[in-house]
Amino acid sequence: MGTKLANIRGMEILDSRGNPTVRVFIELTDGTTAVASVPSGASTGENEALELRDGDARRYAGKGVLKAVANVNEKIAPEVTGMDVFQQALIDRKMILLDGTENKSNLGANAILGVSMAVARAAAASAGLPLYEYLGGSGARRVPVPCMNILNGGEHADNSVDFQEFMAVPLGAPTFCEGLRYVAETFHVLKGILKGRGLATSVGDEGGFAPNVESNEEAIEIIIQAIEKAGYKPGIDIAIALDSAATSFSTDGKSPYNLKWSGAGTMKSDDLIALAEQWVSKYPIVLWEDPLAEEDWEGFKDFTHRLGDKIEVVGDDVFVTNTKYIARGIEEGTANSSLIKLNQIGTVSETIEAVRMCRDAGWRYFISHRSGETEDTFLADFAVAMDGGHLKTGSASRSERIAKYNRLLEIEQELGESALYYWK
Ligand code: 2PG
Ligand code: MG
Repeated sequence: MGTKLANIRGMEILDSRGNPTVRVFIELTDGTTAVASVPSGASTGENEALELRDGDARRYAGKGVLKAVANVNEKIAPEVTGMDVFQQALIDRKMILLDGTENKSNLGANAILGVSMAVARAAAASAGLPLYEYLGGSGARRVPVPCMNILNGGEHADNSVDFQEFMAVPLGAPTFCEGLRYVAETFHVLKGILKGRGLATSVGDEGGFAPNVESNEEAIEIIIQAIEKAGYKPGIDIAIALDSAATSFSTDGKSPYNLKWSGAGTMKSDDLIALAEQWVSKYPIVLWEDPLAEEDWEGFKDFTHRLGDKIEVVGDDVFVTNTKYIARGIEEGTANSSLIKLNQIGTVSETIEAVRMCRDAGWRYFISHRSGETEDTFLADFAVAMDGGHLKTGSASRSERIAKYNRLLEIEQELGESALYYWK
């Protein structure tokens, strides 16, 4: 007989920026209930699946999601009710076909993903398994290295910094729990350093500090200072990862780039790559996401050619968790890793396909939150299930970020002696 979807209901809630997003409730025929909430990005890639917003200026400046909620209740629910909850891929496929567009613009990726996530969670609960084990099998026991975004810039903050994320990576810690402590302590020490220099200690969208530092390099240097002052060895205990989110300071998604700070002015791809080479030889950088913009495939390829044997080169806006673009990236040598965000593609099973494609190509994959998040901890379980070894889910502040870290602490404790933790 199997356990079937009995009731599906959507509602409009608020995300961590106070913008509307979709929450979905599901009830199964065996009485199991589950809920899931959808995140939302700011520095979005052009080819991401569409987040359906109402466009009604009288509500939330047009950002309401009542249409997406109505699509859950009136269009998706009647089609998938009665389906077997354990057939995740079939349920996802049914929604994709019902939508009928390439970028889910008909029903909205926010509507579809809400149902898809809630289905996975309901299935896990019905099977009596933790979500990470339901999605990843009994071999899912690797807890990801938390790449903690302790200094924010770009579109996530109103400061002078162009690069969006400066992450502390506790790759030398023995466990997730210890790794989290390393970087949380560094975050607190960083606050003291910024304060001492008369710089702002207010935080950006992902909970990292957003100071008006003087130059590109000052941000990195202050972080290295914080790592040392917290009692850790840069590069050994804690390394650095960056997300330039270069699309946000590019010309229409291409070269040239307009860096507003550090007096760098306009730069071509080549100049940016040369700068990156200098930084990588000088600082303990292990990962660099979106060093070039989403349309700059040539620049990306060049970057990977010159630095790909030293660091993980991650494509975010350029691949948008879509196997069509990841396949092209693998073919052309555009990067050696892909960022993985559930709402960029819009279903759990398509996200897993993107992960599989990376794995098969010998690429890494970097599981990620969005800058607009909720208290939902789906991502934590998903990262353990996908076995990618690292994730990014913001800083040591803002509860929507901490909720994921706390869930990972629980998972590590639950796994006990069988838990694994390593960088590569
Ligand atoms: C990114 C993300 C998450 P946003 O660029 O990687 O950190 O930001 O959700 O705004 O796209
Ligand atoms: Mg990014």
